[in-house]
This record gives sequence, C-alpha cells and structure tokens, in this order.
Amino acid sequence: MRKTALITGVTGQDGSYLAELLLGKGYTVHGIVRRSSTFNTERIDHIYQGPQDAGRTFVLHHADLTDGVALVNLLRDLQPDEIYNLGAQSHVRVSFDAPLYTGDVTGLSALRLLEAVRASGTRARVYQASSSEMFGSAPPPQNEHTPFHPRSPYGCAKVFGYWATVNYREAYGIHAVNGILFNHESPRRGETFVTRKITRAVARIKAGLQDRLYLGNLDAVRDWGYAPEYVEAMWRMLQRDEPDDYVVATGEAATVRQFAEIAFAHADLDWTAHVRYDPKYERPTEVDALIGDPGKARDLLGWQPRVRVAELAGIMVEADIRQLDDQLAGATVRIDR
Ligand code: NAP
Ligand code: G4F
Repeated sequence: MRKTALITGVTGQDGSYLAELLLGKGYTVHGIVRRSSTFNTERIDHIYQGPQDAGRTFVLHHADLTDGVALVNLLRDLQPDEIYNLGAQSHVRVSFDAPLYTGDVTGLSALRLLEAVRASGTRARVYQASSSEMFGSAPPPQNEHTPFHPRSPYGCAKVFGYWATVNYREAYGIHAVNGILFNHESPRRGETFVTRKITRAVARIKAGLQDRLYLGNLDAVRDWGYAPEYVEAMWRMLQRDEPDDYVVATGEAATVRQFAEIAFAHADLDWTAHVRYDPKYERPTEVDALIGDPGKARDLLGWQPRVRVAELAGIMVEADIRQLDDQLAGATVRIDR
C-alpha cells in the first residue's frame, strides 16, 4: 500500500527536501501552500505535478496554519498516514518584531493541527518541528533532558508546540513526536539566515557586485548541519513503533565568525576585508551557544550526520556562485539540488 504524508511548510527549506525524500520512498505527498500574490513555490517547482498529470503523487493544497477549520477539512479528506508539521514563522530575529504573530503561527498552530487530527478522526503519526532554540540559555551540550530556557518569542512558541505534542501523546494516545533539531542549512536556506546571508555575499563579493557584508553578533556558537540529512532523521522518527522525542545535531560547533572565515576562504577571500558590524542585527536576548548531543538519535534511529561545517560552507558557497553565474548569464535562475 502506498503511504500518504501531509507536509505543512512544504515550500520551505526542510519541506522541499522532505517532499523529495518521501516521493523517493514511494509516498503520495500532500503539501500545504499559503496563498501569495507572488510565486512562493521555487524550492518545489522541480517536483511539481499539475492537476492534469495522470496518477500524480505530489499534490499541493492552499491552506494556512492559522485556519483550523481548513486543517480539519483537509485531514478528514486526506486521512494521511504521516503528518510533518514544518510550517512556522521560523526567523528568530523577526519574532521580536512580530511576537504575537509568531506565537500564533509557530506555537498555537501546533496545537491547532493536533486538535485537527482529533476532530477529523485521523490516525496519522505526527512529527512536530521543535527546535534547539527552546534550550536558549541552558549551557551546552544540550540533549533530550536539558531544561528549556527560551530567549525569544520564537523559542517560547516552540516550547509551547513541544509540550502540546507531548500532552496529546499522553492524553489521547496520538503517535506524536518532537524532533529537536539544531541549525541545519543548505543552498535552499532562507536568504536572511546568517549562513546563507554570508554565502550569498561571498558570491556577490567575488563577482565584484558588493564589497561589504554587515553582520551582528559574531561570537554566537551554533551546531550547523546539512538539511537533507536532517529530514531523513524526521522520517526515521515516525517509523519507530514507540513515539518519542529526539535531538538531531552534529555535536560540533563553530562561531558565526568561524563560519564567515571558512566561507570567504573557500572563495579565496579574506573575510576581515569585507565583514563589518551593524548592531541592527543584534537581538534583545541572544542564544550564546547551541551544541547538541545526538547520541539518542544515533542509538535508536541509526542516524548519523556526515556533512560538517567546513564542507557545508563549501557546498553553500559553490551553489551561490553557480546561481549568481546563471543570473549574470541571463539564464533561468537555478536552485542547486
Ligand atoms: P522555512 O524555510 O522558514 O520554512 C517555513 C515554512 O512554513 C514555509 O513553507 C512557509 O511558507 C511556511 N509557513 C509560514 N507561515 C505559515 C502559515 N501561516 N501557514 C502555512 N505555512 C506557513 O523553515 P525551515 O528552515 O524549512 O524549517 C522547518 C521547520 O523546522 C520550521 O518549523 C522551523 O521553525 C523548524 N526548525 C528549523 C531549523 C533550521 O535550522 N532550519 C532548526 C530547528 C527547527 P512560505 O514559503 O509561504 O513562507
Ligand atoms: O541564522 P540565524 O538567524 O539562526 P538562529 O537564530 O540560530 O535560528 C535558526 O536555527 C534555529 C535552531 O537553533 C531554528 F529553530 C530557527 O528556525 C532558525 O532556523 O542566526 C544564527 C546566529 C544568531 O546568534 C545571530 O544573532 O547568527 C547571529 N547573527 C549575526 N549576524 C546573525 C547575523 N543572524 C542573522 N540572521 N543575520 C545576521 O546578520
């Protein structure tokens, strides 16, 4: 029997990689797309199947995570085997500017979706995209037993989603899991997250289109992994008979400064000649250091990271250089696959 999955946030970085992974495993994949006045499906255009395609296995639905009735109706119709809740206002700095919106979309929507599962009578397994941001100021290394101390409205919203998931598992026996994922990046990473901001700037500086890159806190420590590997961990979590929560990380750390140094060096550039400080990119409260302990995921899921930060920076710089070359050549912009 072909399995059916529903992905919220399918147009995002992780959603696009997860859709590819599940299609490759023979799933029928449904995705929720927000209505936009411009195209917002660039990351999934290469796997798009139109309504006229016979036997299509990838189907998009217009819906919004804030519309609980739409979620109930969709789940009642689809009765998926697996639901991956990846949709979120996922930018930490933006969550300080739009805290209530972030609380609604990133936090309350996790509960809306779980209620929609109950109301629709769906027997689906549910994956909740929890985040290392929940650990906030708890010192590293962080694992599944580390107490949460979030440092942003985004982190608070994710803590709410985490506990809603645990509560629905305990209260109603829903097969719901939390993946506590540390930062993971790729050529499809949103352009305003720090790694992609750096690698895009490297490409533009190398091409002579830009000279300066303005960044905020260079001392922040992050555990950066490769997104395509992390969506594999999501899938593995839902294949376990017992629902549980898992940290997914590399266990290795670098500062923002080190990432910049590596990325610039990859293009034979000296980062100190180009990077400048702008307090605009500081946050009212910062998360100083996130370094995950992925031991449980390794032991129970058989999951291990392969790409480490230096290789990751290289992958991203090369993809941004290729994409810019395409743009400058006037060709159709290509997303690196
Ligand atoms: P992303 O690229 O920002 O994608 C977010 C997705 O959510 C997009 O598809 C976005 O749609 C969708 N979305 C936003 N608001 C929505 C709404 N109201 N209704 C329906 N969909 C909505 O994020 P990502 O990096 O792929 O991360 C996926 C999930 O993992 C997120 O929940 C994030 O918070 C969490 N997470 C990410 C990381 C990481 O390092 N990447 C680490 C831990 C946890 P549009 O395309 O229309 O904006
Ligand atoms: O790339 P960032 O914006 O990612 P952040 O805040 O760690 O959040 C990401 O990872 C979380 C998992 O831990 C996810 F849950 C979340 O959805 C998102 O994907 O910032 C990384 C660090 C921060 O300490 C920030 O202060 O880089 C620092 N930074 C310094 N200059 C900057 C900049 N961040 C951004 N976005 N832009 C800057 O110019």
